[in-house]
Amino acid sequence: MKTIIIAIMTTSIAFTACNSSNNKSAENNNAENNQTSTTTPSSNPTGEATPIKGIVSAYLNLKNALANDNSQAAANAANEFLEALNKIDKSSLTEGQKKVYADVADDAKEMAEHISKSADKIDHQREHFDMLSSDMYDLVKAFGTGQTLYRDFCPMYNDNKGVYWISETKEIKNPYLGKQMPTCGEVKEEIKQ
Ligand SMILES: [Cu+2]
Repeated sequence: MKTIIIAIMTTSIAFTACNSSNNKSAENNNAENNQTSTTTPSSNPTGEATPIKGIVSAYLNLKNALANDNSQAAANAANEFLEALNKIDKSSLTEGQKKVYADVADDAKEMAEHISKSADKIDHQREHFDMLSSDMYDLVKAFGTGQTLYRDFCPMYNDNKGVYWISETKEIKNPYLGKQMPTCGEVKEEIKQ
């Protein structure tokens, strides 16, 4: 009788263990799917001050203004962004950087101009911020960041098409949904300086 009870107990323990290991592997799979990748822009291995430092800082001010639903501050930061963009010394750039700059600078300028002129229309600013964020991503990948940055993703914005942005904090502060849903989103990539 004892043997039977022990056998039953062993079986149920085996079952429990099996279930929990199944759960674990499902969790592991999820964790792998959501894994954050880490990259170091190859063009700036020394970590010297990046020529786009001012642009990055203006972009982050803009991002934080939108996260705070502050349309006027976003417009001001967009002007700051335009000034920083104009100040770039193109002669100091490598051939590769020149190419990326030529590809995205005009578009980034156009987006920042729209944002700077839309101080009373935060929805419109956020539409342009979507495209500006994609330009920013190309720029930090080619120029280095001068600091660790994060590429974040919000799956809900734009009729659930989703949208990216660049942040200086690991903590999510959503610039597209603002105070309505401040923590919606996740870190998709860590970009080392
Ligand atoms: Cu516009």
